Parts: sequence; structure tokens; C-alpha cells
Amino acid sequence: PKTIYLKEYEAPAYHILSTELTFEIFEEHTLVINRMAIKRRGDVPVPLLLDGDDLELLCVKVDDVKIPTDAYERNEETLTLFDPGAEATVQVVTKIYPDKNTALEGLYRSGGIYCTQCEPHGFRRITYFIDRPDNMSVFTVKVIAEQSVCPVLLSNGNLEEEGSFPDGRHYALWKDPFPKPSYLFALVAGDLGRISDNFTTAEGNEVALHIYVDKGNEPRADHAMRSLKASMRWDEETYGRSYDLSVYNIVAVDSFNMGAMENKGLNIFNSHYVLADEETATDADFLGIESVIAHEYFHNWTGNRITCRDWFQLTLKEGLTVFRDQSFSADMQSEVVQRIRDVDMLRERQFPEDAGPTAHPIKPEQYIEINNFYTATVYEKGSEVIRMLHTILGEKAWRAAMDLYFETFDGQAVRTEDFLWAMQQHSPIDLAQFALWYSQERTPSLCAEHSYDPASGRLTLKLEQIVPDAVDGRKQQPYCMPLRLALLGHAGEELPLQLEGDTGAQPLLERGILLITRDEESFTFGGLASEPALSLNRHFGAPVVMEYPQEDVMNLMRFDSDGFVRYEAAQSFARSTLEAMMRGEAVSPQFLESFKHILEDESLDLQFKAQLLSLPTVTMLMQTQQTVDVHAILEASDALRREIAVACEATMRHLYALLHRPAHMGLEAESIGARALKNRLLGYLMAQQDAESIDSAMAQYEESHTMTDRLAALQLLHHGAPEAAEAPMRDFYERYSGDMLVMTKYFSVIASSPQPDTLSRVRAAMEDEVFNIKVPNLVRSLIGSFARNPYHFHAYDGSGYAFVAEQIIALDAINPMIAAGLSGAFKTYNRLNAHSRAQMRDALEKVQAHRGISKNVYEIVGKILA
Ligand code: BAL
Ligand code: ZN
Repeated sequence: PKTIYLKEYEAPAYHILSTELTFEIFEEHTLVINRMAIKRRGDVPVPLLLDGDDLELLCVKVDDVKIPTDAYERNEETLTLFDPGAEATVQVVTKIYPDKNTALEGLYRSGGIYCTQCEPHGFRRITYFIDRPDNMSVFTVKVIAEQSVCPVLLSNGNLEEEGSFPDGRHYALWKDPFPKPSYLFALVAGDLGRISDNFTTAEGNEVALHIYVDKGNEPRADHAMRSLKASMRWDEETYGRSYDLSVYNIVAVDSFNMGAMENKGLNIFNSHYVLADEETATDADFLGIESVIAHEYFHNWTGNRITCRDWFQLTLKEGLTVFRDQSFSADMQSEVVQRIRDVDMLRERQFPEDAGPTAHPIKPEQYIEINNFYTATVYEKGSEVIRMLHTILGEKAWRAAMDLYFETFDGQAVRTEDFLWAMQQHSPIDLAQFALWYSQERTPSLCAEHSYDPASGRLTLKLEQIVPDAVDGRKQQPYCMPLRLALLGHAGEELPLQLEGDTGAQPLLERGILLITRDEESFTFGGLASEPALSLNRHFGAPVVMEYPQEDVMNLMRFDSDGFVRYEAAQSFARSTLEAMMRGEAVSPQFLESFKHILEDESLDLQFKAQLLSLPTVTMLMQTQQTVDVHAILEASDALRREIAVACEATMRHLYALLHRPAHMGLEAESIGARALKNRLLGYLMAQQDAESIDSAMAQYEESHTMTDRLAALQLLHHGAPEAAEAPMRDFYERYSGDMLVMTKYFSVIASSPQPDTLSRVRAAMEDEVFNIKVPNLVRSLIGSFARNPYHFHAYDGSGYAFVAEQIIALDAINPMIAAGLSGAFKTYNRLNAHSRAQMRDALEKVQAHRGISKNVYEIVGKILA
């Protein structure tokens, strides 16, 4: 397969000014008539190259005249018209088969619903086109279908006209006045129910809001609608950005490769991110809906109005939009709880990616398959880079820079450099060095050491920035980053930062921020009557691995005014405790003491308390090991959980009983917090596997009014007391087997279990009539969860690796994107011990050797084995 390089970018030779599409949808196939008004950029005749993938071509016309077959040429990827002229109307007619489209890119059928996914390269599976984001065109779309099969016909923009034909077919004509790249095109046709509402913009424009779902599911879309309206208001209040069409449509479908897609005026969503009620969705599901609805809505300005020049710029829209959705969720919920969630996700998914063989900068310079770059790096690390800019500029200058960005580039397809240009105009510092965050890969570490001199009342802080080499061995440069810090007195009060000596310009110190630019820095703070505690990288303002002395962790855990640092200190203490246990040491009494202190602290917000009482995950612990020993981590984690349960049992049972009350219903922060904490406590108690805890879990399963509680109890029972779990597992299946979304939870419970028969249960579940390998949500919940199950994926006999490899091969023939996603499970390859590596290599070589493997999987597996 061919590698595409950023440095080889060239603007297309033609531009498609306007595009008129007619879709004739029939049961077996769809005809696509595509009329494009093209304009050549230069004076010299050049061929017109149109992208196409898996298309049946029926006809090509230029200015309404069929052209001879020697006037064009076709290969697997392109239709080339040798000389269509400086300006012309080019018409191509293609025939496509949505029912056979299992890759879920282009036009496909999910359930009975026709829908599209065009980002990044799906549009070329519908018709021939200049299918790249720098070709922005005005689209008019006519959709024609059988009225009884597809009463609903949708596309982007505003509805211009609709009508019916005597033969039972009908049509809708949609026009989107905003020029857009083809990746934002969308079409939906089918028999759907909907809920509707409306929104009046700050300018007084009325917008009709519709959410389309499978009939019968309408009541489950209310939370999505509330989230949409909240997002629309938030973007007006926070960024002064209003919606720009008279209708906003969202459609939920069951088969979708991603979470959702921001097509202009017609978002298409994975139903997981639309449908929710307390009976079927967990608190995490509700929060996920709020954030994804917001994310797609915010793309209207950061992505659609201003889009990417090419796919190397993906973080321009994704990093920025993730930052915006995270800020929105923080405003809707609790800032610190949200920050901890976002950082957890970064460190759980992006840090391992950045440490592994597929590491890449947030702005990659090359790819074989762009679908492989919709990564945690481009999205989540991209958002952290934007967050640092926000920190450097400060709220007011940030808003001014964003206004400038919108004013300058509205309606254009631009680069990350253009974004940084707007930031620079309002930045207190030169951003040239900062730009390295866009071009370098791997996570830097920041090692902090400090010394206090009581005689002079001075504290010296030394920071060493360690920047790892790139994947290919290239040396990388130190970053410029904002480090938020505080010096805390005995009661946790923040002391004034009196910086002494020559430590370079520190323009952000007033805001409690040091600007780090070199690999070694030293700062001296004076005027300190006694030794302060150091609170570093507050809010996790810089996306680094922070290594700092352990002596302050107990104090920071107890009283740091920055909630994130409290959490970080608790995690760090738990990690060092676990590491000591892996070396054969006993659990430190101080750790248990600190844990109890948090447990008994009645002043804490309940969600935050649940976070403070969590232990580092296996993935987090793997990151600090030179050679990964998964089984040692699992053993230590299980043992620590039991020791905590024994040490805190009485308090935990008491608190659990207090929190396990029907009063804790609904989605307010307090109820969500009560459930989070209650289930955290039950998790510890169940580590003892004693009759009393099992009874509590059984009672919770039976009495629960929410899916959050029901699922938590089911999972703890199935994972910890499988015999007791048999009845609830049967009950759950019987209750929900008709509901595909809930069944994904059931499959995850099975696949993430530590119990010895897990692999055979997963294989059996694949044979269940509810399971369908063509539906990505089901694959992710069963096979994906298994691939993330450290007990069984890393099974000593290699059976876990072999099973996942076998599934990758099977899936690749159906849906290469999903197969490539699953291949990512093997990214730890280089860090495993010799025994596991040999087994993983065997499995991966089988995938690599499989005939006809997609370029998606080829690229990922090739990098792992390189
Ligand atoms: N643009 C792909 C889906 C998303 O990031 O919103
Ligand atoms: Zn996005």
C-alpha cells in the first residue's frame, strides 16, 4: 500500500463549485446521478481526477453530452477525464449496493435505515468526486424512494421541496447554502420516529430541532434533546457562535463505526449516544450522550464552517472540538470531576498509544490509511495542546484569539498553522517553540526535585524535562509548556510565589504558572517561613508524566485546594503501594490510614470522593513497568482491594447502607455521586467474596431502579461470585435480549470477567442470536472488551492473543476499520516478557500473512511488528 505524505500536498487542479445529486433508492441498489459544476484552477489544460472506490460506473457526460470512452480512464481508485475544459458540467452516474456495504463507509443500510458515513473517504464510495476537504462545494440533494419503505428522506441543509409520484415513490429536495467538503455530506432514508423541539438563537432566528430514532424509542431521546439545546446556548454564551440553518437534524442508527458524525445540519449518531433512560442507560451513558451531542454540535463552527485543508490537519477540528466539549461538560457537571475523567481517559488510552509503536504527533506527517489516525492522540492529546494554549493566553485573550480565528477563516479549509497564527496575535509569549507539540510524538516527563533552606526561607525547585526519542529514533526538542503550581502552607493555604534570581521571563507567574522551555530549569522562591508542600501541574495543565517526591503525597491528598492534585496524590500513593506489594512488601499502614481519612471525610463531593477512592488501573500500572508483568499487577491489585476491604469494612458497610436509598434517583450530581460512591464501596466489599457482600450485591441487583446500579451489581457478581450470578445473569438476559444497546452491556460483563471460563463464554456469546458481527457496538462490547481484559487477553497459554487475531481476520473481511481498531490491542508487544512476546508475534504474523488483509490492518500490525 501507498504512503501519503503531508510534504507532498498539492491543491487540486479543479474545484467543484456546486454539486447536484439525485439518489434513486431501490430495494436492491441505489442510482446516484451526480452533476458537478467544475472550474479549473490554472490556464493550462490538465486532467480532472475524481476519486472513486468500489463503484459501478454507468455514464459520464460533459456539458450534457456523453463522452467517448477514450476521453477518460478508470482504475481502482480514480476516474480521470483527460481534458474536460476550464469550466464545465460533469455528470457521472453510479450504481451502488447499500445492503452489501458492511464496511459502513459511504451509503449503507443499518437495520432498515439507509444512512451515510463519509468522513474521511466514504463519499468516494457513493460517486466519483474530488473527495478531499479542500474542495468545498454547494450541495443540492434530491432523494427519491418508495414512500412506504422510506417515509423520511433527509439530507444536509434546508428542505426546499417535497412531493410524491403516482407509482408510490416520493422525493425530498435539500439544499445546503454553505459550501462544504464531501466528507460532511449526509443522507438518511427510512421509516423513523422523531421527537421535535425548537431553539431561538441569540439573533432571534428560529431553529427546528428533530431527533430521529427507531419507532418506539422516541421517549429515550429526551436527554439528547436537552443536551442539544444546552450545547446551542453554551456555544452562544461562551464563544458567541450561533447556529446558522433553520433546521438541525440528528438521526440515531444502530450500526455505526464511530460515536457520531457532524455532517452539516444532519448529524448521524451511533444510537448509543442518543438513546437513554434510567431503566436502560447508566450514568456514564447519560454523560457520554451530553458530551457527544455537544461535540458534534460544536463542530458546526470548529470543523464545518472552518474545516481542514487536508487530513493531516485533523486535530485542527478534533483537538479543538474535544477541548470545547470537555469545557462544556465541566460547566454542566463539576469541573474537577470532569477534569479527572478527561485525564484518566488520556492516560488510559493516549499515553499507551504515545509510548507504543503507532505513536504519532497530533499532526501526523504520513499515513497509509487515514482512518487509522482518528486516534486518542489526534483527539485527546490534541485537546490538551489546545488547553495549554488556553492556559497560556488566559480566558480573555483566548476568546479574542478564537474570535479572530472565526472571523479570519470562516468558510475556508485551513491548517493548524492558521489556528496558531490567530493564537499568536493574542498570546503573551512567542508560540514558535510551543508549535513542537504539533510535530513531535511521545509523552515527555517532568522530574521535580526541591530543597528548602530554613535559614534563608528559600525553596529551590529543579525541573528536568525528559523528551523521548521519536519512534524512528530521531532526537526531539524540549517543549514549551505552562506548569501551574502552588506552594502550600500547613493548613493547605496557598502562599505567595516570590520568584528570585534570574529565571528568565515568567510572564504567567501572576496566574500561578511557570513557563517551562528548557530541558533543565531551576526556580528559587523566597519569603517562606517554613517548608511548604509543593502542588505541581495543577489541573493537569501540561500533558506530561510528572515525577515528584513522595514525601508530600499524604498532605496533598488531604488538603490541596486543587482537586486534581489531591486525586493525583491519591493515585500516586496507591501506585507506590502497589509497586511495593509487587516487590513482596506489606501494604503500608499510612496508605490505609490516608484511604480511611478520605472515606470518612463527609465534606467531599460524592463523585469526587468515589474518584479519590479508586485505584490505578492495570493500564496505568503497566506504564511504569520496564517489562510488563500483567499477572503481578493483577495479583497486587486484587490483594490491595481485599486489604482495603478488611481494614475499612465497617465504615464501608455503614456508608453503603446510607447511600443505597431510593431517594438517590435522577441525574443530579448528588444522585450520580451517590451511585458512583456506593458502587465503588460495593466493589471493595465484594473483593472479600463473603456472604454478606454477595447478599448486598444480590439485593442491589434486584431492587435497583437504575441501570447504573443494576449493571454494577451484575458485574461484581459475575466477576466475583459466578455461581450466585447465574440467576441475575439469566434475568438480565431475559429482560433485555430485545434491546441491542443493553445487550452490549451484558456482553461486556461476560468478556471482562476474570473467571477462568471467560474465553469459552465469549465464544458461546458469539453464537447467541443477539450477537451480530456486522454491528460494531456488539463487536466492541464482546470482542473488544475481551481484548482489554488483562486476565485473559494475556493468558499464559497464548489463547487470548490467538482468539483476538482470529477475530481480526474474520472482521477484516467485513469491516476493516473495526478490525484495525481491534489490532490496537497488541500495541504492548514490545514491552512484554519474552514468553508473551513470542506468543503475540505468532498471532500477529498469522494476521499479517492472511491473504487480502486490508491496508487498515496492514498499517497497524506492520508498525507493531517492525
Ligand atoms: N468527525 C468524526 C466524528 C467526530 O469526531 O465528531
Ligand atoms: Zn469530532
